[in-house]
Amino acid sequence: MLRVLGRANSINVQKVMWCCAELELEVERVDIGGPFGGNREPEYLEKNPNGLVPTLEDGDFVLWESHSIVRYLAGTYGADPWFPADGRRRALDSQWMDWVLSALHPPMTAIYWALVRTPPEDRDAEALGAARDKVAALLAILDARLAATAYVTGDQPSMADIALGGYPYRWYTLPLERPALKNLEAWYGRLKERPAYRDNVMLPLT
Ligand SMILES: N[C@@H](CCC(=O)N[C@@H](CS)C(=O)NCC(=O)O)C(=O)O
Repeated sequence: MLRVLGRANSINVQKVMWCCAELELEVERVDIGGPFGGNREPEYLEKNPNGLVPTLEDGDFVLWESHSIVRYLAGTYGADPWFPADGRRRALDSQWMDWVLSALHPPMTAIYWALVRTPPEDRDAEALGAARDKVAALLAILDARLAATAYVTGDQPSMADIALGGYPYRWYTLPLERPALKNLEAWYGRLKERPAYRDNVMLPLT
């Protein structure tokens, strides 16, 4: 059976758990990181020297980096279109997955920390505003892409949607001023119809 090491409220753990649910894989999740600790213990660092979550165990195979794990699960246990058979669509999936890590995740995390984990009196309003503007500009890029297809790279969901889908939940749930992005909102609406998304991603923001 697969084991995912990492707390359920981590967006990166959620990607992996949502992927397992969509692929109907049997998986055990272990609370590690955040208030649960354990991620700086030698036993954990041997598996994931970054001391971060998630880490996947598939028998004696160990893998970290959430998007690598999603690619591995979709490629090993999934079928087209979760792991697109077409090489070009698969490359586009990879492009958007990399874009999340390099562009979208850092300012979204800054917003999350400011609004969820920082008391109001300690918030840096200027930094929060800058991160909000950055995320709005990035989501406009995604919105333009979603004008062409129902999901990120096609008309059926794929691994790119799994890497990206947790961000609109945070964007539309946190108290923020948001520009209207109708394709993004429609896509988020489609994700919310998926039980695997609701069960693994739409969790309390803590
Ligand atoms: N790029 C890594 C980032 C992993 C990461 O930053 N994980 C955070 C949670 S989202 C973490 O482990 N924080 C420390 C903790 O939970 O104690 C991935 O996608 O897996």
